[in-house]
Amino acid sequence: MDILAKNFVAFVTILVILLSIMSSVGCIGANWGTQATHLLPPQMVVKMLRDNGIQKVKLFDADGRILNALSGSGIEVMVGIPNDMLSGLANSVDAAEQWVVSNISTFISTLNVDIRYVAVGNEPFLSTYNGTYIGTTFPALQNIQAALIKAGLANRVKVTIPLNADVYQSATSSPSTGDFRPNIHDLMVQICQFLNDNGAPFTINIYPFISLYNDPNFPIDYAFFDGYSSPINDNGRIYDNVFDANHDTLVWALQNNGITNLSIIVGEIGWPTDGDRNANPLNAQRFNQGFMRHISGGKGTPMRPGPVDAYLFSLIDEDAKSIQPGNFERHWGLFNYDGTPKYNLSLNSNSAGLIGASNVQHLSRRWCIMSPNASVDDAQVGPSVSYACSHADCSSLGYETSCGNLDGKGNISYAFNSYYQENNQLPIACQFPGLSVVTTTDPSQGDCKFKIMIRTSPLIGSGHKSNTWFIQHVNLMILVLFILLGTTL
Ligand SMILES: *[C@@H]1O[C@H](CO)[C@@H](O)[C@H](O)[C@H]1NC(C)=O
Ligand SMILES: *[C@@H]1O[C@H](CO)[C@@H](O)[C@H](O)[C@H]1NC(C)=O
Ligand SMILES: *[C@@H]1O[C@H](CO)[C@@H](O)[C@H](O)[C@H]1NC(C)=O
Ligand SMILES: *[C@@H]1O[C@H](CO)[C@@H](O)[C@H](O)[C@H]1NC(C)=O
Ligand SMILES: *[C@@H]1O[C@H](CO)[C@@H](O)[C@H](O)[C@H]1NC(C)=O
Ligand SMILES: CC(=O)N[C@H]1CO[C@H](CO)[C@@H](O)[C@@H]1O
Repeated sequence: MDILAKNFVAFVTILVILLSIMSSVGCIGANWGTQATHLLPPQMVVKMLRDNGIQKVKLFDADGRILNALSGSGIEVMVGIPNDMLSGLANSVDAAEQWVVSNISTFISTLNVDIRYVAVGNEPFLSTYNGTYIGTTFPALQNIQAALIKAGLANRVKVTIPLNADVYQSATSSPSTGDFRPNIHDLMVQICQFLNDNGAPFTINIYPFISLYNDPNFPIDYAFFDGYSSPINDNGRIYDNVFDANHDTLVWALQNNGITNLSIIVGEIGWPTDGDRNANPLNAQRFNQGFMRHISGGKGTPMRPGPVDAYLFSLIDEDAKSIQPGNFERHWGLFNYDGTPKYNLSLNSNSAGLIGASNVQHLSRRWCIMSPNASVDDAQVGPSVSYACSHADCSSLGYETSCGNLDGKGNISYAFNSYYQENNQLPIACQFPGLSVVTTTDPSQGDCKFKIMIRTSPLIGSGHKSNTWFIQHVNLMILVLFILLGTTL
């Protein structure tokens, strides 16, 4: 190659690198969680990400099959460390080094996965954890950072801690009085200084939906991005949406503690579609499209003008998440469990709507419902429904949710079907004592969809999934016992 050609190649390479850096900053990311009984194959999810122009993903652990599927995709990755690993990593430099070698180095060097961040813990200082991870999170962060330096990756991979917005607060309704929560104040300042010293970002999860859920008097328009009749005037800075106000409360909390230039990533932002009166596709579309519009053009927030680096929560529904925070927890996805889009959302200027997964295989068109000859007053109904709901997913039943208008029989059928589908339509999973029957007529009514589960191959199952498989089979044995008891009583 002559010198001119070499220079040209170098020029093109630099241009491509520059363009990819520029494009990814303004690009939206998504959270990819895996707490579901039936996961789409990782390769299919990666294709969905690419088809929808999502160039960044945030993971909650370091699942080898997901990282393999991201190999060579060009998608930027934030890998996660679950909270239950924090104490091990806090107490052993060696464990942190091993974690980095097996979960970061290998995937970058041999598999060409574009890992950019390590998320140390997930909302570890959440008030509801009662301080469980307060002692271990910062030491684990320091050990992972040291391990990244040792592996020669510290310039390329940055550490961060995704935190819930409950780590800061404001004494007034104005952001400028923002400060960290008193019981973790000094720890937060130390962590922020450490992140700053290492060129690492602060990651914050902001949930206007939860503000509305927790406070029935919360002004609904303030949760969205379409204007609000009583905006907050904070010394001339105008806030007409709670996202900006919340984000800037963090900026002020940092600034009021002498940290003026820490970069901020919005780790989770989104709106659920079911499980609460305010959780529906219309509101989710309004919020997410409003957010995309709000951050497009790089206007930023009053205190941080410029591009907002954000990850939508979340990509796909997760039917095995804990519903302790509320029934909405299983319905945050832009996509349903089977990769179908829930609503029209344009993620960038040239897209009309979301593009679903292709070639998804469902199980047969079969549902488990309450048998027509059974009575809602049957003594077995109560225990059967609570059994089905505690092992499957009834989070769409309830006041003003998608299946909130079913009658008694409909409720019972919904519960039975959920259990039947989660158990892959095994005949034994539709044998509630004298109460249930399999039908080929779709029992769905309006917005209330009776699911048909997707086919998953045990071969693509992870440790997590084979674990689910095991639990399901134990559940089935318990169900058999339950039926035997039911019939002998
Ligand atoms: C790598 O991450 C996975 C998934 O979080 C975890 O199970 C495994 O223990 C980690 N490896 C090491 C050596 O820590
Ligand atoms: C936190 O404390 C509350 C009240 O004491 C208790 O109900 C809850 O189970 C605790 N949560 C955890 C994660 O320890
Ligand atoms: C603040 O950070 C930005 C990028 O994160 C950088 O361009 C700028 O120089 C920094 N300013 C100061 C005063 O450190
Ligand atoms: C999106 O909009 C198109 C027409 O604008 C409509 O046909 C389609 O059903 C919509 N999709 C969803 C998921 O709402
Ligand atoms: C259906 O179930 C829901 C949730 O358990 C309950 O709130 C509702 O009252 C039930 N409806 C009927 C008609 O039984
Ligand atoms: C009470 C009763 O007759 N129950 C029957 C209803 O129908 C199912 C099958 O559809 C039978 O298994 C039950 O015994």
